[in-house]
Amino acid sequence: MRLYYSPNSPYARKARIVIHELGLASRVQSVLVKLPADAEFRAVNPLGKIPALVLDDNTVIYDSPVICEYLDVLGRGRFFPREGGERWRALTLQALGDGLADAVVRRNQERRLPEANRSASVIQHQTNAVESAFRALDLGCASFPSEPTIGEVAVCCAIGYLDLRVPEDGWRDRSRRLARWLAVFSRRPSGGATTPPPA
Ligand SMILES: N[C@@H](CCC(=O)N[C@@H](CS)C(=O)NCC(=O)O)C(=O)O
Repeated sequence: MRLYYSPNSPYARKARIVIHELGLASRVQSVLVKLPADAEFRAVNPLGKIPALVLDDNTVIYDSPVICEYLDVLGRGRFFPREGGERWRALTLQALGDGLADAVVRRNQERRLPEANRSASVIQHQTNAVESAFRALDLGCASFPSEPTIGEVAVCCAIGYLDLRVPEDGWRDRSRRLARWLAVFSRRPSGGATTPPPA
């Protein structure tokens, strides 16, 4: 199968971590995509977004939550608890991590616009989401399980993306428990192997 990705994408990194953790690397060919999507990639994912996974029978799977669950079933993993409260906790934490990444991406897009076209209210709106997501994660991380689910993976990828794009953010001073959790999580070989290259 083929994974369409870019090394900086927090969403593609989720899939790359799951692949690494479950020992699926030999079954997945990585295809680097340059954004914005061209017609060839839009024929794979009409939304033009990465990641996308193409199976050996040419079935296409996106977006990252669906790809990661597919890989988890394939590799008999435990990133997606199959039922009960633990499943909804993991999926909701994944939504928080992905939503944090969405807010960081959207804020960066706005910040990169020429000053005359930039909207202070869009930047503030996304900053509010980033800050309240960090507060919730700093409170919640004390009860993160030691064996990570897709929720913890998504949080690691979102924060890794913030570190890449806004290294001066200083969130570690405001969210000390979360910083300690991420430092431990990042020691996993899958975290090191998928860290985005310096900007
Ligand atoms: N919800 C999607 C988000 C994917 C996404 O936004 N990917 C970005 C790259 S980090 C992208 O492909 N952007 C291109 C675009 O929006 O045109 C997922 O979880 O896979």
